Amino acid sequence: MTSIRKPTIVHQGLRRNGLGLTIRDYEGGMSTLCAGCGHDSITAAIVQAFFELDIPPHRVAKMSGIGCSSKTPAYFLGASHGFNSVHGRMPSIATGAGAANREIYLLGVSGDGDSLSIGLGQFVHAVRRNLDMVYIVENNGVYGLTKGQFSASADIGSKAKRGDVNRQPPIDPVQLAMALGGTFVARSFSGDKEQLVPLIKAAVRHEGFALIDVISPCVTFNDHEDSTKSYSYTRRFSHPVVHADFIPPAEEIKIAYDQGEAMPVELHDGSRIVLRKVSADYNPTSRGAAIDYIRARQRQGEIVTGLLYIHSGEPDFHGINNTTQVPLAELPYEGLCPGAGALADLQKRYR
Ligand SMILES: Cc1ncc(C[n+]2csc(CCOP(=O)(O)OP(=O)(O)O)c2C)c(N)n1
Ligand code: SF4
Ligand SMILES: [Mg+2]
Repeated sequence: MTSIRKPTIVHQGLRRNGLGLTIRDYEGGMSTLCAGCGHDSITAAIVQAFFELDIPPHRVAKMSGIGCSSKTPAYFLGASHGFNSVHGRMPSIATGAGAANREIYLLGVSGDGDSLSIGLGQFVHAVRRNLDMVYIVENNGVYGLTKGQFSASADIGSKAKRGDVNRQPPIDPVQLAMALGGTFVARSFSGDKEQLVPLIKAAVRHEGFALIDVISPCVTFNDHEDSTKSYSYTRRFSHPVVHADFIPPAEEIKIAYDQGEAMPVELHDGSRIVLRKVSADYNPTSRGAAIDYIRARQRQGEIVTGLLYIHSGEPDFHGINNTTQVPLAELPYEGLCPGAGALADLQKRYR
């Protein structure tokens, strides 16, 4: 993977977070993506969210597959762990990493091709298992890296740069995750950092699988007039229904809200998300109502954004599978290792 080192000039006046780190400590290598690519804006939002959450970079594992989107972990959190997996197989690798160490923050970055085409089987099982991770789909409707073929998220009637028209219905990761029992489902736009940063922060603090589908235009292959994943289309038809404010533990809720208009949702670590409903008739805590609303708006060509559904308190992957509290690498070997004989006995059961 190509990565260019950035000059590390830290301005004296640069704000420091609770760990004494500056935003520079959360950056990565220089991006090699096309200038204007939506994925770079998502990178900037990730950098800001992790900086503001005071998360030590070495406690994060960045997981990705293959694609322009999957290259982006090279451009943020340069001091974190990372694994660039085979195309569409990131969820398996993330599952293994999560099972081995529940103290690590798992951050998956994928593309619409990586997650919804070749990797669909992996994606759905990660949702179904409520794997404790943040999963960002950088959704541009095309395979950017391989030069602009339609992906499974391309809308019917969407035109490729060379004029081909897509005739197949799209797979919407948001509706899919809702149908599979997803516990945190959000959609945003790479051009809306104000919405995206609090969503990433809330997703990091959510216990379980947190999906953020981010419309992220590909300026080289899918940002033209007949694309429904272009900057201009998304700006025109995105319809925010819920505004999320993230409030860390022990911080006072200063946002004024009237009962029914906004609701604070407490997360397991004591942090809260205050959801302000922009559309009065939207209910982000009712799975059925949220799906109906998203579909109704979709029929009118609108893209509903915000934290679309949340349910905290469901057991996550660790709760369901009773994984070890202590990271595997830190378990004492002496006394706990059952030895080669136990392994041989186990293998016998499968012969
Ligand atoms: C097994 C396998 N099949 C096909 C490819 C070719 N390939 C590389 S990236 C990609 C699609 C990437 O699209 P997406 O995930 O949407 O990422 P984007 O580049 O649009 O960000 C494909 C088909 C591959 N690398 N490996
Ligand atoms: S080809 Fe598209 S997705 Fe890839 S870097 Fe360029 S603009 Fe971004
Ligand atoms: Mg893509």
